[in-house]
Amino acid sequence: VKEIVTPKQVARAIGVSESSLKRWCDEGLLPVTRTAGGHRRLPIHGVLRFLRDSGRELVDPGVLGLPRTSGTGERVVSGARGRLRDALIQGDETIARQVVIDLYLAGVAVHRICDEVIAGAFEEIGNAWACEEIEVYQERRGCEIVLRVLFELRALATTSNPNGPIAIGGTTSGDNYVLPTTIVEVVLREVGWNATSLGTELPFATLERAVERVRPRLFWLSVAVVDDVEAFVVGYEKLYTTAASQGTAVVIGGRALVPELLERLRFTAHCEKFGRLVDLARSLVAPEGPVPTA
Ligand code: B12
Repeated sequence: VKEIVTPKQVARAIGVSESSLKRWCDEGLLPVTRTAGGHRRLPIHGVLRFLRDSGRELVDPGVLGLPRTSGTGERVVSGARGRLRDALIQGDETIARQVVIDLYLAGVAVHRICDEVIAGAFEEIGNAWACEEIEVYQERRGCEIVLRVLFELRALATTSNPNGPIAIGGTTSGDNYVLPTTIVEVVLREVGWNATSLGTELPFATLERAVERVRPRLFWLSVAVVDDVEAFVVGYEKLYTTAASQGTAVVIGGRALVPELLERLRFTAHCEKFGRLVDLARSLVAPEGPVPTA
């Protein structure tokens, strides 16, 4: 996907005249920058936001480096999950990309795409694997594809917001599930946070160092696997104490957080869905809100 595009490319992609497009830029409907020579240039995330808000469809998305059916293909969440599941099982990255980016262009919030379509598709993939209907390599390849699509979504749907509240997080030792922590980063960035996933399999001690040094407003721990419950409870408690002492909110989520484990942990919030995290993230910055920039 191109990051910066010209008015001519956008006009062709939307199917309007270049002069109309330039007028929309000048009216402030589309964010625009200027080259040293004074020519208009458009950041792709601004173009996509305009498409989402105005309900316009892309007639020639290929000009912008977007999948060919974007804007005209799958436009509803129901149905998308099955299409994504099948594409991932077949290793078809093009279709997987189309499904996700089409939903985004249709105005579906990123957290909904992640909860309902991506997590939903993997739920079904996990069941197919458990029933020996698919091979491990198909599941693993599906993860690789979704990771690439998530990075693309991050570039399309979010802008870096250095003034946004800071969030960091990841998974701890033994937990190599990379999708949830990557999704948390994208979802928080979509709502204006300066969020960074630190990655997977990080010992509690190093997560604690990160919390002390970065002093984030929010720290997230994604918990898909807990190998040693006692060691987890001890390591987590130390991390939580450090975070709480400096005013960092600690949000936890993930399939391994069963009720017996949860009752032994302290946390600011436990979220079962990315959508809940978004609600929480919004409430954390209200009422004063993020500092507006000029
Ligand atoms: C991909 C995958 C793997 C991959 C992960 C690769 C990678 N690099 O990420 C690999 C190959 C490592 C793997 C290994 C194993 N897996 Co596996 N795996 C999966 C699979 C298919 C998808 C997981 C995933 O990423 N889902 C996408 C995320 C986004 O969704 P989610 O995890 O459901 O998260 C939801 C919530 O928990 C929440 N959430 C999660 N984290 C967070 C964090 C925050 C902050 C918030 C707010 C929310 C949140 O958001 C999501 C809701 O929308 C699941 C099936 C499934 N149902 O999910 C099986 C599954 C989890 N695996 C399973 C098993 C059995 C295993 C193995 C034991 C297999 C084996 N015999 O080796 C190993 C164990 C690995 C280990 N480390 O211990 C079982 C677990 C069964 C059980 N009862 O616990 C499952 C359920 C498959 C099945 N149906 O049987 N697996």
